[in-house]
Amino acid sequence: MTETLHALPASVRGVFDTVQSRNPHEPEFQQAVHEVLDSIAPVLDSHPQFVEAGIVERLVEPERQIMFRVPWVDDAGSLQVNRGYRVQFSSVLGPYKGGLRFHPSVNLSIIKFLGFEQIFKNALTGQGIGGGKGGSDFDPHGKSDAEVMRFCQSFMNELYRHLGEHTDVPAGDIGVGGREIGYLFGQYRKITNRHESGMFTGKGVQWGGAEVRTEATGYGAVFFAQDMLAVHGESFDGKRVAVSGSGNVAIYAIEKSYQLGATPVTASDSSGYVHDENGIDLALLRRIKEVERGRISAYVAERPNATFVEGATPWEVPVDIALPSATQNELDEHDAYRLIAGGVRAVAEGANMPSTPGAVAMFQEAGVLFGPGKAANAGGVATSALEMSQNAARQRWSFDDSEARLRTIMQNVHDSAFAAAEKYGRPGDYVLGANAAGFERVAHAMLAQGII
Ligand code: NDP
Ligand code: 2IT
Repeated sequence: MTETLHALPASVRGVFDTVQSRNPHEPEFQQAVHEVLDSIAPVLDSHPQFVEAGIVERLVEPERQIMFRVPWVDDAGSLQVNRGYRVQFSSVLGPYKGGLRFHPSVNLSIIKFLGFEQIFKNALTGQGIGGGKGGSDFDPHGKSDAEVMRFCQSFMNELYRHLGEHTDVPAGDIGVGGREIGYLFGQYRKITNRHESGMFTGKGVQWGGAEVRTEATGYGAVFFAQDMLAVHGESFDGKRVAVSGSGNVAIYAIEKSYQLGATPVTASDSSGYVHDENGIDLALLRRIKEVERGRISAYVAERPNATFVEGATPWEVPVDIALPSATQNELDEHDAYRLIAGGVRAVAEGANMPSTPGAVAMFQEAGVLFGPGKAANAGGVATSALEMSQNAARQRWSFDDSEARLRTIMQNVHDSAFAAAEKYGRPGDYVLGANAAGFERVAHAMLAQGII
């Protein structure tokens, strides 16, 4: 991201200066904090008690940051060393909650931006979950199952002491899916001699996992877009959708788009994107990505009318709805320009912070309905909280019941963000609305619990 961040309102500039000087080499963290501070300036103006109690000064500093060595031996017998992270940002609303990301780009800045955003996202779900995030610079691509298992076991050999159903409850994120969660959970059980279902979410449905958790983030992002469109009497029916990514979030965003009568025409990975004007063949995409763990270029070998565009993102394809579902800063001002020129009506972020600040501003100025990740992808963590409830009560809810609960939660997330935007004089600004609504809940809880 090469854009410069605009000047903040005077009331929050001092905090941001401190964040910049204290975290000088953390551009993603600074970007995430900048956006929240910009949004909550009017909340602080109307709540002097938040300012007096130093709520913001405390929130930008994680409660605890853990970094650790992860040694493991690859299939060739060579020693490998990765770095592990868990940033426990805020436990004021509940145990730290947020995913683990395994990707070579992972560093402290990325884990902190994700953990910081998680505080407000989790607050917005209305459930009792705090904010945290973790991961490693380990790259699961091209590794054997045995290598992934040995890595996960070594990672958990340190992380286990920081977790627990009332302390910190991880889940998946980029590079951490069902396979990794199985190995991580297994090692935790071995070390602690506890089958503690509530210490991890996204587990297999046969051993404590919740129905719909796998689908929840992608489905939820579509529900959020559906709710934004509904305010204007519009729907998914007959619309063309661009999706980026081809992982967990993207696959279920595509599935739900179809169920609502739309046609998703793109999917991508870090090598490029495929454009299939007849609609993405979801079964084929799932086979390539979930079974073969292959590259997206393999798609066009079996769908000759589709095209693979190497080294590009899907945003050059004119569509009605865009669902960025890959990674941070994957959609910049140039991409926003092309989407707007192509007539895009709604953008809902399945990924965390996929749009750059300049792209967000362009969408909002052009009157495009824009749902920020903090709200639009909250269905994943909200369903994780449902998994925690089921584990605590030793219950299992059906798929249909769970999806109905997710649907209601996403409507509530939408309505909270919508109402907060109106309350603070920026109707339709879901960025301000999501940040303000999430922040208000966290700030009131911090005020009640004292200076800690
Ligand atoms: P997956 O690992 O299942 O899929 C990630 C997808 O994004 C892959 O197609 C991957 O391609 C692509 N991608 C990853 N990094 C990059 C990159 N640097 N450049 C281009 N493409 C990239 O992860 P998820 O689907 O779970 O996560 C996707 C996004 O959604 C992330 O931002 C995550 O934080 C967010 N999210 C996930 C939730 C969940 O429940 N899983 C909940 C809320 C948000 P490749 O294989 O080539 O790397
Ligand atoms: O970014 C996210 O919200 C997630 N990766 C899911 C977190 C969770 O604990 O379910």
